[in-house]
Amino acid sequence: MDYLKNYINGNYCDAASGTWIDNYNPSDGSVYAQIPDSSKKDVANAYTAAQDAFPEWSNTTIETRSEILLKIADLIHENLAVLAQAEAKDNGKPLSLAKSVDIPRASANFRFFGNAITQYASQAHQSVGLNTMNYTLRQPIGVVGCISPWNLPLYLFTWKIAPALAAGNCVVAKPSEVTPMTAYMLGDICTKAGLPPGVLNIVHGTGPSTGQAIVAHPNIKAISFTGGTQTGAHIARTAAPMFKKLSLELGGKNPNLIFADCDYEKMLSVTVKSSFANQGQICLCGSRIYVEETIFEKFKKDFVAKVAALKVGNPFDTDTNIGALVSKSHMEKVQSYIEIAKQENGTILYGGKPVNVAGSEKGYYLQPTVIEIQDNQCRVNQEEIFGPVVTLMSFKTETEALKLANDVKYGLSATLWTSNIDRTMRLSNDIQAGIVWVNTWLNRDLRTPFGGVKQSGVGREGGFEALNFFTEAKNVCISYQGNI
Ligand code: TXE
Repeated sequence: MDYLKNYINGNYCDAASGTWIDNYNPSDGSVYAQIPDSSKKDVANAYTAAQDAFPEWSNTTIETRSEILLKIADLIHENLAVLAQAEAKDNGKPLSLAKSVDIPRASANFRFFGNAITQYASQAHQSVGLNTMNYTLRQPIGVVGCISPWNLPLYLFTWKIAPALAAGNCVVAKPSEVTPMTAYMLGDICTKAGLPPGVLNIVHGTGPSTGQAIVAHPNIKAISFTGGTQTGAHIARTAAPMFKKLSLELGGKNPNLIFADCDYEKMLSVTVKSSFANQGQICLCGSRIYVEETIFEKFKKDFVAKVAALKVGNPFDTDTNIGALVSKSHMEKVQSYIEIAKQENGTILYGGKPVNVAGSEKGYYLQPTVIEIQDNQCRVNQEEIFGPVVTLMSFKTETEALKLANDVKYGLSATLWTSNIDRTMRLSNDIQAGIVWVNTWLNRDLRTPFGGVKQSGVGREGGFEALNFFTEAKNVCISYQGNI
């Protein structure tokens, strides 16, 4: 049994409470590790370490900061195999996915922000006639909090930590208690890379205890959070009286609009991925599929055939396409939606049942599930299921497609499949989402803004948007006489 520890002031330590939380391997349902059940006291210790480290870290040269972040990136890359194994075991995702996406991206996050900070310039504005010169400093905020979810554990944890550190902040970070393993391993990597003690502190524990303590801490001045919409609302309520800066990336229920004029074969194979990658547990998955009526029957047949060919299996089998769902409670939540679909007169075109994987009988495996619906307002089409479940519906016109796409409380991303450039311009303008993909999906350039509208969240991360979030802008205005 592994006993994980908090990483505070460069040291691994137990939680003050001395109590532990079970950590499950979702591929077989076993408890294989214990994580510290941290409380307010541990968060306070982490804060003190971060606060003490701040004066020196915030005054480190950009070159030194960049070098350390690039070294962390290198070490993540060097440890790819062992980190990917840990991620697959902790989360249930196929090892192939952890190797090809999650861990490379965690390394890329440090590499990107290690480089980006060297290009992040102050601005200057000369007010001719008023004889003033303004310059705007982007100063680190101080100690910031980063709280991440279980679906892309190291990928999203580092997506927040890397820009926070690059901008000169010190960090108190909490990974999901459901998938703590690679965050735990990151501490050691940071020490080896020469990150000074206290600059990054990793505190493990539950949301209501550890997470809440980070958000409620009066001197942790900004919170970057990714997770559920209800949790995001709770965090906003806690943080509001303290006027904390918030970046909230909250769920999605993303439309995938398919027009008859698209590149059909490309659309079909990408749509299978956008529906079921990572067991459908990506906030960007296209979980609502709308297809133009003229190709709807053909699409249904072809899509179901491709979905039926996906192999649900142990994350460590090389031919597995769909691994285990992250936890028992999440599996039950997803299954409850399949029952709701039946009550709502949805037609299950494929899937809907648990899968018994030989040798892993107690794992949380579910068939990829395709549900044809009649009513856009039905719950399976409106609520975030966050599992291998998609809905299908047909539309007649572009206007109708747009209405169906926007008729939901979320607005994270949308995907369009069409070869018509005018339609592309119209729809990408009018769709209510932070990200629109046209004839592709999950293509991410780290320079571009990332975030949602409506109940998908507040704020943008990615590129200089993230560095803007993790800094305060201070304008200095100097009056001068005559010409300069
Ligand atoms: O998320 P939570 P859960 C959605 C998805 C999923 C649902 C619930 O629909 O089914 O949310 O998942 C910490 N103060 N997404 O319960 O609870 C928590 O410990 C501070 C979408 O796992 O939001 C974890 O570290 N922190 C999504 C993180 O918040 C708190 C990714 C996320 O947990 C807290 C995951 C509190 N009061 C789930 N309560 C996406 N957008 O990608 C919990 N936490």
